Amino acid sequence: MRSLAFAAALLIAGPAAAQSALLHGAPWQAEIYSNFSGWTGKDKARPQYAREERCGGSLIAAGWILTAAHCIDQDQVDRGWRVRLGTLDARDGGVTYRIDRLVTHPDYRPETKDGPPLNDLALLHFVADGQTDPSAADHPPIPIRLNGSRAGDGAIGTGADVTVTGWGKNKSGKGARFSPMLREVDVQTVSCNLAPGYRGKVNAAMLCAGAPGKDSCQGDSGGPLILTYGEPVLVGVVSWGIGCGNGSNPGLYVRIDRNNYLDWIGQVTKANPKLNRAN
Ligand code: 4AZ
Repeated sequence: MRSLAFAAALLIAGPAAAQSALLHGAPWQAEIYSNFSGWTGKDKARPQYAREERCGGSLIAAGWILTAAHCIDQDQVDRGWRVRLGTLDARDGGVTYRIDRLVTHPDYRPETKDGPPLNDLALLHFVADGQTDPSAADHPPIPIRLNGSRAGDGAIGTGADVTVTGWGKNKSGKGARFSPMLREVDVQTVSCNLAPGYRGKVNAAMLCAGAPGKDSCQGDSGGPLILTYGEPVLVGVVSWGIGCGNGSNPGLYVRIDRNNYLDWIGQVTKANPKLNRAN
C-alpha cells in the first residue's frame, strides 16, 4: 500500500500527480492496539508501534468501531487493549480510548485449515478515560456510512473500484513489516470463485478484492474497504486471505450491505441505548 500522507503530498504538487482515491483521507480509520508493556527479548527490540499494532477498524457511529471478530476477544479487552482514532501515525498520534464493550457476531466461527472465518465481525464500544486527550471531544472523528444505510445502495458486484487502508504488513512471509503511517491501496472487486484457494469455501456474505500486486495483509484486518465512487461508503471489512498480493488469491472481506450485517449492526449500536451511554 502507498502512504496516505505521501499521496496527499503528491496531490498538492499539481493535477498531473497521482491522486488518492480517498481525497480527504480516512478520518473513520481506527487502530486497535495492545498497550502491554512487559515485552522481553526479541519483541522488546522491535519498534513500539509494530509490537502494539493489532488490527484496523472503522468508526461507524459515535462511540462504535466495527472490526473483524478475529481481531479481539474479551480477554484482550480485559487486558486493556485500546482504540486509536484521528491520526495517520500509529506511533503516538491521535486520541486513544478505553474499550468498554465487545460484541462479537453471534455466528462468528474462526478460520479453519480449509477456509476463511465466518461472520468475522465485532463491534467495539469505546469511552474516554484518563489516557484520552480531553480536547478530543471538541472535534469528534467522522464516521463512515455503511453500505445499505440509504435507499439506492446496492450489493457490490465485481469490477467496483474500492480502497482499503491500514497499518498492516507490506507483504506476507519473512521480512514483512508493519507500517507506522497509514497506507492505502486501490483495488477492484473480483469474483471469489475465480481464486483457486477460495473456490467452494466462500459464501455470499463475503467479498473479494485485489489488483496485481495490490492487497491488504496481516494487521490490516478489521479495517475498512471503501467504495470510492462518489461519497465514500463502507462496503467491506478486511478479514482473510491466502498470502498477500500474490496475484492468484485476492483479499477476502466481510460484505456489508442491506442483506448482510446491516440489521445486526443496527441492533447492537442503536436498539439498546444503554450500550451507547459512556460510563
Ligand atoms: C491477516 O492475516 C490477513 N491478503 C488479512 C488480509 C489478507 C491476508 C491476511 C488479505 O489478517
